[in-house]
Amino acid sequence: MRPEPRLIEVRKNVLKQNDLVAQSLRDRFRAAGVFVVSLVSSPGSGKTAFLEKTLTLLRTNYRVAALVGDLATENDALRLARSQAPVKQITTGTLCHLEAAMVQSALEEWDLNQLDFLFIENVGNLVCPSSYDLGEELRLVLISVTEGEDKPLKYPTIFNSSDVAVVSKLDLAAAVEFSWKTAYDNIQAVRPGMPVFKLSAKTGEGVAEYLGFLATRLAEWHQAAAV
Ligand SMILES: Nc1nc2c(ncn2[C@@H]2O[C@H](COP(=O)(O)OP(=O)(O)O)[C@@H](O)[C@H]2O)c(=O)[nH]1
Ligand SMILES: [Mg+2]
Repeated sequence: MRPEPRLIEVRKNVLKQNDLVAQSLRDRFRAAGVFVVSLVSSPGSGKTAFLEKTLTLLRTNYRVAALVGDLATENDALRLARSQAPVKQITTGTLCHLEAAMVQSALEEWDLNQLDFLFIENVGNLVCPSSYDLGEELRLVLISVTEGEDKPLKYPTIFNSSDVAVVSKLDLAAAVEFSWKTAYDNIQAVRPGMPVFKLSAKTGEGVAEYLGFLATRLAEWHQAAAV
């Protein structure tokens, strides 16, 4: 029998190694009682704007922090730090996604017991991040109205591996003739039953509903852990 091509074997091993680190992170997050949400989207969808809004609003009731991944620059960490929450930038160099080991080393000096929510903004990409577990409890995929309603159909894997979808930049919907129904139906076609929120990080429209969802998920998670 012919062996599998070597490239595939190497990739499988990298993924396997990532899964092991991700599982140990997940155990650590659960033991510390910190609910971890990762954010994935294409570049420019509005992850950082959305996360800054999230951190600023959640901070009044919860202890929140964020990690943010980009190939280069500390720009997003500086933007997120305006929320006054603890923030750390991870720069990946040439890599198109975050890996669990990067999250692990970024958290080395953090006391996770001091947190209720940890958000992880992944590198902007609708392909690579889907295969890399980061130990998160909830994966949130963001699309903006300006990207077109067909993206869930074109990039099904990232939607399939996510738990909740957010459609952002709602304030621009009319300018680009965005159809909520088409976008919603496309998301449901790929991932039936996935909760979907529409909002604008700029005007704040729709943000309360999504924050309510996060608060409910956190409470349910604590209840399940207590049983
Ligand atoms: N009009 C509008 N612009 C937004 C919104 N969210 C983000 N943006 C803009 O979209 C661009 C990309 O946002 P950014 O947060 O950097 O996206 P990221 O690359 O996914 O982190 C920036 O110019 C933001 O000001 C929104 O809800 N409405
Ligand atoms: Mg960003």
